[in-house]
Amino acid sequence: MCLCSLSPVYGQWTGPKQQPKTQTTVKYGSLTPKHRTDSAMVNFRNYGLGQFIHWGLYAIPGNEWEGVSARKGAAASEWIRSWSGPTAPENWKETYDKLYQQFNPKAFDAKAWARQAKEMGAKYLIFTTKHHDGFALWPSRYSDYNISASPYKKDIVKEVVDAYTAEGIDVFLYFSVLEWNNPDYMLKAPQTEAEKKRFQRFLNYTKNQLLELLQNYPQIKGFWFDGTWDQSWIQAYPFTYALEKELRDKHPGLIIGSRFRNDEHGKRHFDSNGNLLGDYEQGWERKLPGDYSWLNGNDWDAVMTIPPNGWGYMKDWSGLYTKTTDDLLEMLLQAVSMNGNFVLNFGPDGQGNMHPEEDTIASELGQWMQKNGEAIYGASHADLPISKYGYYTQKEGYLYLTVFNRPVNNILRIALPKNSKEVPVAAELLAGGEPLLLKHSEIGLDLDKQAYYDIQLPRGFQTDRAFVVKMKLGSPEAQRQQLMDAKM
Ligand code: FHN
Repeated sequence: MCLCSLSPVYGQWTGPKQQPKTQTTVKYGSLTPKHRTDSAMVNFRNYGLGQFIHWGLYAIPGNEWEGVSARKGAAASEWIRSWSGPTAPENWKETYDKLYQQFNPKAFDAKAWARQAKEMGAKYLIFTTKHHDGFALWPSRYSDYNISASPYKKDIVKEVVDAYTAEGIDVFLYFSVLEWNNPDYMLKAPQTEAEKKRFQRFLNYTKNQLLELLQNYPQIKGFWFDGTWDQSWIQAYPFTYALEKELRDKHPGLIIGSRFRNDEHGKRHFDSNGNLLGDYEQGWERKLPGDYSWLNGNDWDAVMTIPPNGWGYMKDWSGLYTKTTDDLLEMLLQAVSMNGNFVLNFGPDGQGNMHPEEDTIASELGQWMQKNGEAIYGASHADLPISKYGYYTQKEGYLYLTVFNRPVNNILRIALPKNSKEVPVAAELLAGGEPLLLKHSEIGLDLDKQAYYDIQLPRGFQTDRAFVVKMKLGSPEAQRQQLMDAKM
């Protein structure tokens, strides 16, 4: 089933964004051009596939505690600190806030994670430095609630950044602004002088940690911000505007997504004039755009869990629909065919092991990417009618069709506008390079504005997974015969 035909039911972005009817003065809008062309952003555009890793104290319980599942009591596995209701253990928050005292992941091997990501074909990593519980996986000078207070002690962020960078995988740091257990954090905008003083202290703490991360890990390419939806942060737009400017000045080429901050009218992701805030749209979380036009030409990435939700480790996946490699391949192609990156989340357990299902998917994705990555990396949207067979991607001089729906007659009919300057002049199976029979089929439909090119798949060609047909593009053959229009 082509996901792009799904009816738009996901979250708030399920259709073209309504562009504001009037223009408004915006002082605290985007700090960067809509389409950056510097090398860091060009690399971002070419990633195709990324890996997200959510790791922290929430990995210890793994969405359950003493045999009781948190599924009915917490919004997601990495939200387990907020477990409430009849299933929640007594004094749960106190128990959770002591988990750091037992965090000692004996199986953690950042180099092994990085090798696996490399073999999977990921070109960038988004790694949780600190999630909503405020526990920092690096030895921050600005909070005692960090990895150095645990039995593990060592700087996990450094181990991960170094290992992935050594494998040639760019690293982005996930950073949650909100901190559930920070006494200076508040949901609502500060009102009283005391609240303003308290929240300003929190803002300064946030800035200090971010500058610290840039200083400690200069190899990183960007931040992936989260937890920026509360009014306290939204109303702090002069501060957040200045902070983004300072981060960018400190780290030229830094990439920041649209979730970091808002304009002075409270508009997030897009300012009050509909312009993107940040370098790429960061709202496609567990959902994908149904049409290229919804993106308005902006860069974007989609982040996705393998289970229905739950970014942190979940011990028990039983009774859940967990996405298959084929599901994830189709989402990857849907993203890349619309100029986006697809980022798959992994949630290691409290010892640092990936879920066995995650290992399987990483391996199967890697096998596919090994043979077909050319249709993904550095490929972009092809301005063609949506194919019923799968997804088009293109590069200079080549058109790729990743086939998910193989026609029973083994003929892939490629429809192009009749006036196309470039048409398929040769075709092959990308995996293995077997040439394929290609012919221009003048079907002669009356007033038809499309030309058709038929690609014959070998009858003996067997595959149980999506495959890619690579087409070389060239000038159309000699002037086609002019057919008489029907008389009606
Ligand atoms: O609340 C978080 C959630 O725990 C997770 O980190 C996702 C993925 O980035 N972001 C927020 C939910 O939208």
